[in-house]
Amino acid sequence: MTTEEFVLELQRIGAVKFGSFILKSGLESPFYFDLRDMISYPGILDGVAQLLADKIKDMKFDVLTGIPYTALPIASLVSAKLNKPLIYMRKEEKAYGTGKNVIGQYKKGDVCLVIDDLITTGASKVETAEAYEKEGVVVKDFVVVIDRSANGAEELGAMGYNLHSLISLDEIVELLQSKGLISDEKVKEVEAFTSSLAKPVEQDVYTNPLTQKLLDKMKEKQSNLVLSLDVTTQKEFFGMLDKVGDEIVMLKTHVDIIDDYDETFVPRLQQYASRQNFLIFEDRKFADIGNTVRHQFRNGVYKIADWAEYVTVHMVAGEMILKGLFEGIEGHAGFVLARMSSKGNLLNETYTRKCFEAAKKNPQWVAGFIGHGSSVEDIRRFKAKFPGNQVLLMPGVKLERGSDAMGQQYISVEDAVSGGADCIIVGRGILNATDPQAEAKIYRQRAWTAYRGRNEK
Ligand code: 5BU
Repeated sequence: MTTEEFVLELQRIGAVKFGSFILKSGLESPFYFDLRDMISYPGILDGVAQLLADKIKDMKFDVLTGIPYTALPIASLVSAKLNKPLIYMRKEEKAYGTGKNVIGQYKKGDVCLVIDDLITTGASKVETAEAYEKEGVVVKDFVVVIDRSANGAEELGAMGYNLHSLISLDEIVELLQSKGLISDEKVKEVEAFTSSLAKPVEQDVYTNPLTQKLLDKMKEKQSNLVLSLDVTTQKEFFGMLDKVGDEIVMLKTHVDIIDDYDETFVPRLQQYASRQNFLIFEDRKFADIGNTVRHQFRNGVYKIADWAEYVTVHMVAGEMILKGLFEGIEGHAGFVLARMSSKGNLLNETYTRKCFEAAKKNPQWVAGFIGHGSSVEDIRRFKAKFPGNQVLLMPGVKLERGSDAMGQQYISVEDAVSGGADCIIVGRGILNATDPQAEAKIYRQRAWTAYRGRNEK
């Protein structure tokens, strides 16, 4: 089967339709592609598998996969034709137990070629690649049957992946038009539709005032170091601030671990903050229903809202937590916990994406995200998905990569910042040093150098 014959077959079986269709996004599209039913036409399925096999036979890879469901049966035929092993990923990520996410035999470091039916934007492809990379499988190339994207190749290219396609939307339209199978008018509609999609999306210029405040303070103080002051007495707390307060842009507290907390604590903290010129971030990780977190934030012993402009927000309870926390009070914003640094944490990619969606809908209440990553590349891809101008704060950072005995995982200052962390959050790396002041200076200098280096590029 030639590519042309394949396209004509697709039209014949209704897998490629021209008309008027409402897409999931709500947009009205003049065409619609759905290759799912191809499995009911073994001749067509085999034909496309052969076309794909011809396309990829000289590429270098160890295993191949198809993204479930549509592309998996196609990939399995390609696998047989090229005698290359097939693997696939469960559609629902297993976030528990020891169950395998990837089915099939592979070795760590194997290069996997990924087949999919369509590409509209690169986003879901990148997610797939990341999921494989988490399992030790390397992804470099995607091969799709139809490229209906505006700039999918560029989008994937920017993330370090190559896109190959059997056929593009333009080629389909051209072929069907030349055969008199679609009207010239329809062709114009398709062109208008695709060029409207290709228009650069209006950049979201909104920057949360609390994000801006932090960025301004970083610039003013020439520091992107956040100290996590996890000590349990006021003496240690303020003693440490005497040593390192001048080096930091923001202080992160866990107020509920101070044994001798009393009414003198907050005024004293505020004096330090104004004298040493740092912002205050209480790392109380709110996670309850809106009504409860509202009280936890504003009432009780600590009355956090009175003195902390920034707090951490878990998105488990849904986006209304933001309303519960921040509605009706000015000058506060949250850092949404999109990824954690602890080993075995249950935040998976779907969860992270939901955090971004919630922030996109409530930009006035989200200053940034807390996140972590296994490598520079991993962090870069994570940050690329931020829905706006939010900052990335990264805990689990030390001068060198490592871990502690209770599941904390550390990456290095340079990896964190060059990957995309705007601020690093450091606790014991500084607190346990023999000379915390000298150590804080080293962290500050290394993080700030990496930050400036990144922004100059
Ligand atoms: P460390 O001493 O540098 O390991 O302290 C890290 C701090 O950051 C500590 O206060 C944690 O509560 C906090 N943290 C973290 O380590 N990892 C995370 O994913 C989140 C917060 Br969220």
